[in-house]
Amino acid sequence: MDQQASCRVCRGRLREFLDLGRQPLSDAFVDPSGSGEEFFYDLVVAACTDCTMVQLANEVPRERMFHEDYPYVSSGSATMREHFGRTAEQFVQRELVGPDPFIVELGCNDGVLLRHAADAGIRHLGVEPSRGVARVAQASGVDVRVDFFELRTAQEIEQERGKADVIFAANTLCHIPYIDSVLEGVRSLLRGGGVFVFEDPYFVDILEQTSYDQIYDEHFYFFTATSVDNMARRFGLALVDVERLPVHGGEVRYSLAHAGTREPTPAVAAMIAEERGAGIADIGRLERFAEAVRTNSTNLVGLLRELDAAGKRVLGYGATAKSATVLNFAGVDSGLIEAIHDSTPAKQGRLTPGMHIPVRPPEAFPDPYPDYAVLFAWNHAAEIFGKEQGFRESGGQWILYVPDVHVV
Ligand code: DWN
Ligand code: SAH
Ligand code: ZN
Repeated sequence: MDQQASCRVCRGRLREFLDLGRQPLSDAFVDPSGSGEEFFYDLVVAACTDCTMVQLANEVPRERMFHEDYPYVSSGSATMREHFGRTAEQFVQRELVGPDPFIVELGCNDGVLLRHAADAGIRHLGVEPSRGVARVAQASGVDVRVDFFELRTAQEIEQERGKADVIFAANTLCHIPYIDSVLEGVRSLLRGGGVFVFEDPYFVDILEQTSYDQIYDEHFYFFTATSVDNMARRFGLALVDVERLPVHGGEVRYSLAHAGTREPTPAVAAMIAEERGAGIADIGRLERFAEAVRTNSTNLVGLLRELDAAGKRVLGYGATAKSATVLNFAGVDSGLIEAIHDSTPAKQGRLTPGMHIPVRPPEAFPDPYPDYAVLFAWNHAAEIFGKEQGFRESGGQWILYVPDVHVV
């Protein structure tokens, strides 16, 4: 674990504003029969006083997080399958229109987006270091390089296949501390006139909804239009468009191009102005957020203890990476939440990182239904409420903690 002395983007001064304590790796589900030692790190969030970039104060080595057994599969949600299907279609219609176009995706995971390019016969390459999910993509016909994207990778791809018309990254750029190397690689690999599009959780949404569960080892950066605009300029790129997305609890899709090649849309300046109003660089606002996080955590554990004292049965739903922060910060273990139900095969039969709550398949959720269920996959609420109508019909109630702890 490396502690950052200064901003990872501009070397400016970092101001820490939230300490979420000692945390395990959010996607390291524990084998109950194994004796493997868990890895812990200090989860502390800081903002750069120069370029405003919000980032973690400590960096976890990338091989500890992204490897053969990385359990998250992007195609596990119908909402996300549809989202990436639409995204692929937009690229085909608007950007991949020249002769023999080429799209590169960073963090293609199981191929949820690139399989559409493969099906349409479009030249593509996924760069994905987690071999298990990469194999799933390859099995569906997607061309994947099992590797970390950085300057070296970008140069090799360019030599082997030429420049890209579109470079895309969903929920991946914010995972990469060595973002300077990535942006240098992008600038070199991207064709003049091409576009680099990435989408990640929006820091303003995190502030305004107190969705502090977005903060964990894999999420190193928390972007805003302001910080991305500053960052792009340092690498000869420009922020030319922004679009808010409803997925994953509130994201922004940023479009970058070589400086001077595309006219920025009015949405860029509008979002930067709005962010000033939201106080993204105001230490008072950041400290109020930190206070709201502590209150949220205290309220959740308070409610769970009350239910426990009243003899109620409580389960969890969605063994998300996000839930690791909430459970470990509040100290919620299997005494308060008996099990968490999740559809991901690689998580089932294992224990959640740090707090060791058993993960069970959704089929076991009604067996019998609990009195309460904490929805850790709150970003997939519509999809999960749709599937689990029987729980409400049985008299069960959902507990949510975004934007505050409440029962529905
Ligand atoms: O950024 C990241 C995002 C894209 O995915 C990664 N760092 C890790 C991961 O984060 P997460 O685990 O918080 O993502 P989700 O998409 O909120 O995870 C949902 C979880 O809930 C998955 O484990 C699957 C599960 N699930 C379920 O059991 N039934 C999901 C749905 C939609 C369902 O119906
Ligand atoms: N794009 C998918 C997956 C997001 S999970 C989605 O939106 O659902 C983050 C992914 O980034 C993981 O699959 C992880 O293996 C990958 N990743 C991490 N570091 C990377 C890097 N340097 N280059 C490419 N992919 C990376
Ligand atoms: Zn900075």
